[in-house]
Amino acid sequence: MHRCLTVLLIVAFFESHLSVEAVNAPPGQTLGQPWPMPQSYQSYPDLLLLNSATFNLSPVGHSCDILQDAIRRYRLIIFGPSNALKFRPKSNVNVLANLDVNLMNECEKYPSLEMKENYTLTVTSSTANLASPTIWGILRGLETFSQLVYRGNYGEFLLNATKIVDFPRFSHRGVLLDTSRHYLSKEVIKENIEAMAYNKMNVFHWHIVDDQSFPYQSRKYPKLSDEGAYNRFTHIYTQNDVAEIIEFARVRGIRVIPEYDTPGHSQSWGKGQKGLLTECYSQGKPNGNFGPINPIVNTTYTFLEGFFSEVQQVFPDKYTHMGGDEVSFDCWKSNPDITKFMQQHGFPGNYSRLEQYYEQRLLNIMAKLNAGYIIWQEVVDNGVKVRPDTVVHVWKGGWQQDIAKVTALGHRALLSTCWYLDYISYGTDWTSYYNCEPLNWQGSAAQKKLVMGGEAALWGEFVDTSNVVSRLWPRASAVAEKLWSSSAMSDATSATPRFKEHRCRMVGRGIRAEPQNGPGYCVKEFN
Ligand code: CP6
Repeated sequence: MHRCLTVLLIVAFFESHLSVEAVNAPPGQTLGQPWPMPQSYQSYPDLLLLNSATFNLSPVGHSCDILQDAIRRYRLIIFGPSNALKFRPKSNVNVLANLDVNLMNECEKYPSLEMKENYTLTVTSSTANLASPTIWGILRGLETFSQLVYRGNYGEFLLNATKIVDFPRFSHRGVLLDTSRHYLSKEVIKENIEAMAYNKMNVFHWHIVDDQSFPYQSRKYPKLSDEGAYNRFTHIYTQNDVAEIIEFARVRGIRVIPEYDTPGHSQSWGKGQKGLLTECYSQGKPNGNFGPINPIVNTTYTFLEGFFSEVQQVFPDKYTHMGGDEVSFDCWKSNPDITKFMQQHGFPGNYSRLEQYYEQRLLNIMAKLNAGYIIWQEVVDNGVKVRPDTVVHVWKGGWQQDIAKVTALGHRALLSTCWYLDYISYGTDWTSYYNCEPLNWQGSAAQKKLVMGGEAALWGEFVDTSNVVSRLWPRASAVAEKLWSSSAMSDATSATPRFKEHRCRMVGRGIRAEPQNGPGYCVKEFN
């Protein structure tokens, strides 16, 4: 990384000697520097010009629908719609005719936890080559290439000779959005997925339902959204909507992992699925309130198996997030049938054991469906024994101890604690996300290898379609660089000029990313 700083200085030194005049950038912003920082990045003073009318992204290896679509998109991202300026500088600068895109193997259809995303990108004073063994690496490399291109003072498209060898540090780099507390439009969900691609993030964790509403329209159980959505016609995701979102993410190399949080956080399920929730009692009688899912009746598990077999068919990713957080035992404690069941099963009064009974039956169903599963940390915190292949998502304070404990048990882990973006404050807060180092805790190398990555979480209590984009971006970009780049990228001050450029780049691409760094401007802003 010291290398890239020296490179910066070299570029600054040579810029004035080049045959195009120095480009005016807003103060404190880099020009044509990538975010997140590649693992190895060298930029040279040789400057190249792209002619937007003739420049080509040329497949020279394998191709497929994903690549064709990416080439179409990235032409548009780099040059904008046809009315973009195409001025040439007066002097003769080398013109780069095309980028060779060398996909070395056939495409996989869907991104997965196991996908490889490495690529190399070499731009010399006359040629440019992008190579990767996978379509996913090609997508990441096209994004990087598009970020190297910047506008000169005459509106011309410029880039520097560059050599990049790149791969992600962590394989799971996610964003959690919550569509239960407030509905999010399909369009704004896509916009966020697009912004994720600009940041090389690769998992959309869709916290699709919760206590407040059930917007997922099930094929088998349509009453869940008929009764449980805020509005059964307007505030739902139909099967077509879900498929459209998954496809939009797929061609960008982004996985969609839905979360169906149970047995708590499930009030909205009870409206359309009578008998699913536990009846709460007062003075020996049902009091009209409901608690977590009722774990003691077989109808619960019949329903869950039917429901999750649908989920497995609808969402192509192997993994589903099964929730399991914040289960209150109060209602279970009030219910005499549950008390009796616990006595009969030999664990009277032990509500963690009852939770374990539920989770084990649920995860056995998922295993039978050949699904992978992620759960929130409380399940393990409560002493619930779960299958060793369960992924545990850490979100509570004191995460260093928690993640050490979870990985010592042999579980793979995800981190969100330090990336709770629903918390807001006056001033710059991306630097605190940037300063969170996910492997900075006491544990063995084997334990650290179990950390798959993490997620920026934007819970929906105070977020809807009107503000979700600006609250998420560019703050989630800080998380993106932590999860993609080398651990040596740990200095927010030196990252700031590049962060500002990246934020302006997102604005230029139509993402309403908020100004995180105080006063300043972007070359291209919203009307
Ligand atoms: N909803 C669900 C939430 C939260 C969680 N689960 C949450 C808890 C604390 C904070 C923010 C969000 N709103 N289902 C915890 C994983 Cl500070």
